[in-house]
Amino acid sequence: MSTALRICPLCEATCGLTLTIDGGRVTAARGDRDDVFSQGFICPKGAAFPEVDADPDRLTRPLVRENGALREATWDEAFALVAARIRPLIEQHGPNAVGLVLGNPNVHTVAGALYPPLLIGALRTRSLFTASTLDQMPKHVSSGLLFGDAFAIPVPDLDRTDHLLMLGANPLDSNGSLCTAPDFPGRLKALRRRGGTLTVVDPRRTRTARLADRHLAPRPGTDALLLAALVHTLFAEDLVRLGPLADHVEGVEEVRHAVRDFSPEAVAAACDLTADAIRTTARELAAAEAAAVYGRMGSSTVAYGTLANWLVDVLNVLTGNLDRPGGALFPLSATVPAPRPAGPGRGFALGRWTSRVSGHPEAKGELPLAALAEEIDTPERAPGEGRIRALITVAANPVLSAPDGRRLDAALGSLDLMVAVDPYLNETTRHADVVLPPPPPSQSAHFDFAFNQFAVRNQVRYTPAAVPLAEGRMDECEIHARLILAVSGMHGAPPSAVDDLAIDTTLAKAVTQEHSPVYGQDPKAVAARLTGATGPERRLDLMLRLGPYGGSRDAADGGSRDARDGGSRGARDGGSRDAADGGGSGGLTLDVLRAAPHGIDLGPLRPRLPGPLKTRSGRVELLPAPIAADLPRLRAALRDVPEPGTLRLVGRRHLRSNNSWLHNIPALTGGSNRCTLQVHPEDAERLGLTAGAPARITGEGGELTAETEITDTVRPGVVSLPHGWGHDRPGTRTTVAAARPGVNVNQLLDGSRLDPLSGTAVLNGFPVRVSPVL
Ligand SMILES: Nc1nc2c(c(=O)[nH]1)N[C@H]1C(S)=C(S)[C@@H](COP(=O)(O)OP(=O)(O)OC[C@H]3O[C@@H](n4cnc5c(=O)[nH]c(N)nc54)[C@H](O)[C@@H]3O)O[C@H]1N2
Ligand SMILES: Nc1nc2c(c(=O)[nH]1)N[C@H]1C(S)=C(S)[C@@H](COP(=O)(O)OP(=O)(O)OC[C@H]3O[C@@H](n4cnc5c(=O)[nH]c(N)nc54)[C@H](O)[C@@H]3O)O[C@H]1N2
Ligand code: SF4
Ligand SMILES: [Mo]
Repeated sequence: MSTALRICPLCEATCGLTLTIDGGRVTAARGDRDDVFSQGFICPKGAAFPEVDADPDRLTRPLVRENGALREATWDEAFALVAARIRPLIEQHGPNAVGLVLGNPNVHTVAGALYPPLLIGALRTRSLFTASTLDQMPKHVSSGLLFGDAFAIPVPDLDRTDHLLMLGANPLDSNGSLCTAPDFPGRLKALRRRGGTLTVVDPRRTRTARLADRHLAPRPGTDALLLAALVHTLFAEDLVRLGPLADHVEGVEEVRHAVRDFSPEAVAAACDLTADAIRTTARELAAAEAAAVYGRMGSSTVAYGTLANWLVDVLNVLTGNLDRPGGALFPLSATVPAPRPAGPGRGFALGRWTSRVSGHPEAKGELPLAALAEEIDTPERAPGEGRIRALITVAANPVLSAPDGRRLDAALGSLDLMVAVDPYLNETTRHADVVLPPPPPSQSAHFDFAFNQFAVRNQVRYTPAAVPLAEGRMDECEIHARLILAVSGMHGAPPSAVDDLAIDTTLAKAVTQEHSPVYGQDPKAVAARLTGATGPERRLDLMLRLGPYGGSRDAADGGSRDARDGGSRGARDGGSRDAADGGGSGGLTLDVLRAAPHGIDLGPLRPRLPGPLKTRSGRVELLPAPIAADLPRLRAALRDVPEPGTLRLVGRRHLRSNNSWLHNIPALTGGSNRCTLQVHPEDAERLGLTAGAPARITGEGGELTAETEITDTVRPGVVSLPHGWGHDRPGTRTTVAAARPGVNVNQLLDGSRLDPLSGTAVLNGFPVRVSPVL
């Protein structure tokens, strides 16, 4: 028996786990007490790591379709088939005829971080869809517009704030999102213990709301109105205090003007909140020593999602809390390129192209996932128009996670070719012609390329594979590399060629950039210094070396202020002696990191402005033109007071779930983790619904039947049904999930409700009708 460390891939909290390994299998998981970030925290999902890892329904071999049925195949056969079938399609119909769908677990794997950009480059397709347009795209767009960088996302400084105003997030069940914080619940409790206050805005009285000092339960979909009224109040009561931010912000007076119609009285009816409660919230926010406003899913996947996300940061700016300790700060991850010197940038463009069928504008290079089905099933009006004929899905289950799964299900069945990189045969992958299954997580190395960018503390951790790759398995990085070769017409070339090319391309650019730690060096010599046993390890090493903590002390000093302030100091006295000792010159490398198996703490978040700004003005552009152009829509929403009896549906997450793919783990199912329709007692009575009896739910995209659960944790006028259920389609291999399938909430949607600026589906606050099944 032995132990091994493994960062948990099951949510954004990224807790360090200590796994017990017995006979090559993981038999137990506990929190790693020495982890520099999570310090021993674990939740029920992390504790179920052994079961998740050893699920007998995981695919062990590639599958290929032959005469209509899937059969096991060798890796060579599988990739040869991809290569043979995809190249002619691209040649005949153009690159946009191949669609790519990237699902959520891509942000939880090394492969998902390192290879999809190369795959997109190899395919040269604009038919790119990701889970972001079911999730946080409004935040990317608002950050892109405000700060010039879609990834410049301020994170609430949970451990130092005095006041947290949190909208549409339930971290006691989700463990947090776009705010990576192991033990989020403990950090919220600590906030209250040190005398701080927590205000939660959520139409449900969630476990998080129960912890709060104040809970506002507005009508779903009205956060942007509420936030606009908070901004209005700051101006009306002369509470705007930019402090040192004033030097970096333009457009404050324009915002004052833009929100003039959104007084607390004006929004009260639509939000169903009192004007008093709104004013008090604004005053408390302004009065706090240091405060942060933070919004997530419930204020993002709504009709005014981008406006709400924009207003969140407008509030952070106007109260002087952006970029200050205890407020909302920009993390500095170890694998982002060392920051360039501050100054005007290229800005952020939206709508550089539009989708074929409905003309949806791209955002961050992506088209709305809600529009995938129509991009497949709508005939071309002219040859070569780019109807999607082949689809690659990587870690995605859009048949359940996106609107109108029935239409998408049928569309997937009509494709000329579908390839899935996925461990399960589920509602989506059952349509694939080739399934390429990655190994279970214990057999993969882990590094959080994505979540370190949103972490409440700068830190860096790496866990190599906990157990060796089993016979017949292929590392997911190699699967991606071979897939890239297959679609590029280079099937058969060694997968290391993909990593080498990535390294060469990155270095060729970096050596020409004055702020890079390798400026002026010979790229070949730098490449020769890289360590790492595999291609992805070498790439990680390169990213660390090119990152803000990678340069020697001298190099960092010669670069931007950011690198000096947030960078070398972090690696130098950021808590771990290993970093300073092992690094020679003090720079962070893979060797330095591997010498610190529990991670390296790089210190609390630090003010970084104007460093992160890449707007054309080089300042925070507080009222960007696309936002201003969307405000009339919000003004119209002031009059949007629904008829009595109208119901709106919101989602919910359960601590022991994860979107659509953990319903197959017995240890995580059952109990309260069920697909029930939550209804307020007043609504249940009015509608004649009985607890435990089936209710019929009708939406624009279809009708479902779910068991009624009567609870006053939802406000009147709101019903709640969780997502990720509906495991009753034939041809899947998730036996546990199929036994208690639940229903797919997204079938209530027809895919037409989107936040227009971001293309994000409205998954919360859409209208439904509910009646008893008689
Ligand atoms: N109504 C409603 N719908 C929602 C939401 C909601 O709140 N309400 N939430 C939305 C959000 S936030 C998200 S992020 C999306 C998620 O949407 P998706 O990403 O489409 O869905 P998941 O259920 O996360 O699917 C993950 C897929 O990845 C596979 N997988 C698991 N581990 C690995 C791995 O290591 N490698 C690979 N290659 N594959 C793996 C699983 O088998 C599964 O097929 O759903 C969205 N849909
Ligand atoms: N246990 C568990 N953890 C998860 C996941 C999971 O499925 N299960 N999924 C992961 C993923 S992919 C993500 S993106 C994160 C999401 O994590 P969070 O952002 O915390 O999202 P949710 O838990 O969906 O909470 C959203 C809340 O918004 C509320 N809400 C709905 N409509 C509105 C509205 O109009 N206004 C306001 N203010 N609130 C509203 C809902 O009632 C709900 O409580 O969780 C991650 N962690
Ligand atoms: S909180 Fe998230 S990262 Fe931590 S153990 Fe639970 S699922 Fe894993
Ligand atoms: Mo998500």
